[in-house]
This record gives sequence, structure tokens and C-alpha cells, in this order.
Amino acid sequence: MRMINKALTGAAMVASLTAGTTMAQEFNLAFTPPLESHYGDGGRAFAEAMAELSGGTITINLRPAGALGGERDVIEGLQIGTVDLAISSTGPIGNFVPHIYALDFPFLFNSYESAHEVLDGPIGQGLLDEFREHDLVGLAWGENGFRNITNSLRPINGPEDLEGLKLRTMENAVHIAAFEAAGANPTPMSWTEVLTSLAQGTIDGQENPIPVLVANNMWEIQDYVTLTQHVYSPAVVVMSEVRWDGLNEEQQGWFVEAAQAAAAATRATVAENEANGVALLRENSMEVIEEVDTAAFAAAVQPAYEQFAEQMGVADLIAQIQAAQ
Ligand code: EAX
Repeated sequence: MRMINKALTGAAMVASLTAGTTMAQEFNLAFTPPLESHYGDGGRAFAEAMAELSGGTITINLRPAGALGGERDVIEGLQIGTVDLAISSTGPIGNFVPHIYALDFPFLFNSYESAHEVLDGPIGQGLLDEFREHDLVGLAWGENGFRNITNSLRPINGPEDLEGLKLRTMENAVHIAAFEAAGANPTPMSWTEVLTSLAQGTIDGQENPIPVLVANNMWEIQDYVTLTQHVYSPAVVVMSEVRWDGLNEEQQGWFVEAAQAAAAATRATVAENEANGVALLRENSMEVIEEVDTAAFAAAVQPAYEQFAEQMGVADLIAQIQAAQ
């Protein structure tokens, strides 16, 4: 009898200690750029907002620079619950949430402003909602930026200069097809392998927004950049549905609010990098080709539209995005 009393007393003690208080919880937040980057600023904003909103009961641990793997690995980790949160480009996400492929079509978005208008409106919210069908929770639209081509073989002045270039792309079928159509030799690869592959010369070039070039001191391993701005690359703030389902409604609201703070912080840093980044690339001896025949590049990659818009079921969505700008 004494044993039962002891056990009940212990249980009563634990109950009284935790009643009315929320147990402290920790969540990891993964991204591939370094901590000092647009995604790192987003991660810090998320962590600071959450500390405030949760009264310090929820801690966000940042995992920068591919610490939890490349973006594709991280999305898989979110689906099984080994990764809790991520800030990720949409590049590989079409493999998991098919309609997201629409966002990475070349020359689809006209400007940062019109991209924000689309993503912050019904089209963007509808796409975030679709993550739930794939064990993911799309919390907010942050930003990676408009992508540009770097390489160390030759200045890329027109699409004809892409001929035979071994160009790393994200693991995105549309990007692979687009650069194949333009005459390059695309190699899909996780970001975590890119810097080493460039340094070793197994690839000639890659394509990424100015913020990624600046955050990775790209001038140390690439000689030329051409400001093609060929794809607008969103960065989604995304959560594991496994972890989301363990939260109460109030806590879920905190995660949405913190994600919106993160998204705004990525956009602010992208705007700053876009304003100052080109000068920085030049100061570090990169040759910057700014005069770009956008129409020629758009024509060169157009076959990817014909090949994939219908096949991926995103032709209507692309038309909606074009009409909304
Ligand atoms: O999300 O893989 C890429 O090129 C991405 O732009 C990068 O990881 C940032």
C-alpha cells in the first residue's frame, strides 16, 4: 500500500510542478547558406520572435551551412520529423510538393515587387496550404533572390556562351531542361557539394542570387558573373507536420508569426545585398556582365516551358502568376 501512495504522491508532485506552465521545448532550424547570410538573418529573426512570443519556453537552435544536409535531405527530414524547421529555396521542393515547380520557371516574375505581390496574395497562400498534403507545413514566403550565372571559363555575354559549360543546377527538372535547351551541360547537385566541386574544377559554374554569392565569397572560386536574373527564387519557411501537430493552437500561432518575421528579414537582407553586392563582387575582382540580352536568354530556355508546364500540371498556375503581375 505504501508503494502505491509513494507513486501517487510523486505523480501529484509532477502534475503540480507542470500545471499552468508550458514545458520548455527546443526546435532546430536548418538552412544551407552560412550563418552570415540572408537565411541566417531570417533564422535569427525567427529565434528572437519565438523567444518573445513564447516567454522563453520555446528555443530555436539554428543549423546553418548545410549542417543537417542539402535542401532535398532537409525536406525529407522535415517529412519524417528528424528536422523541425527550415528556410529553403523552392528549387528541390517541386519533388515533394509538385505545384511548387511553377515558382521556379525562368523569367516568370517581372520584379521583386511583383513576386512579393503574388506570394503574399491568394496564389502564394494557396501554395503554402498545399504543403499540408505532403507532411509539411508551409509557414511563410521568404526570399532567396533572382538567380545569376557564375563561372570560371569565360564571360557569358549571351546564351551562345553557355555551350558545353558544366553548370551546376539545383535538383530541379525545369532548371536542368532550361539549361540543356540553352546548350549548357547541367549537373544537378546539392548545394553542400557545390563549393568543393567548383574549387576542384569538376564543374565550371553555378547559378544563384547575389546574396548567396556574397555569403559564400564566391569571388574566391569564380571569375565571372552574368546578371541574367533568369529565375526568381523564393525561400519558404517550412515546418515538420510531426512537430506542428504536437503544438497547441496558441503555439502554432507563434510559429506562423515568427516565420513571417523570418521571411521579412530574408527580404530585407536580399534588398541590401542587391543594392551593394555587385560593387562587392567587383571589389573582389569578379568580372560582372550587367548588359544582358534578357530576351535572348528567355528564348534559349523557352523549350523548358513547353516541355514541363503541361506535364507538371502547372500551366494554369503559371498563367495565373503571369496575369497577376
Ligand atoms: O537556398 O541550392 C541552391 O542553389 C540554393 O539557392 C541555396 O541552397 C540557397
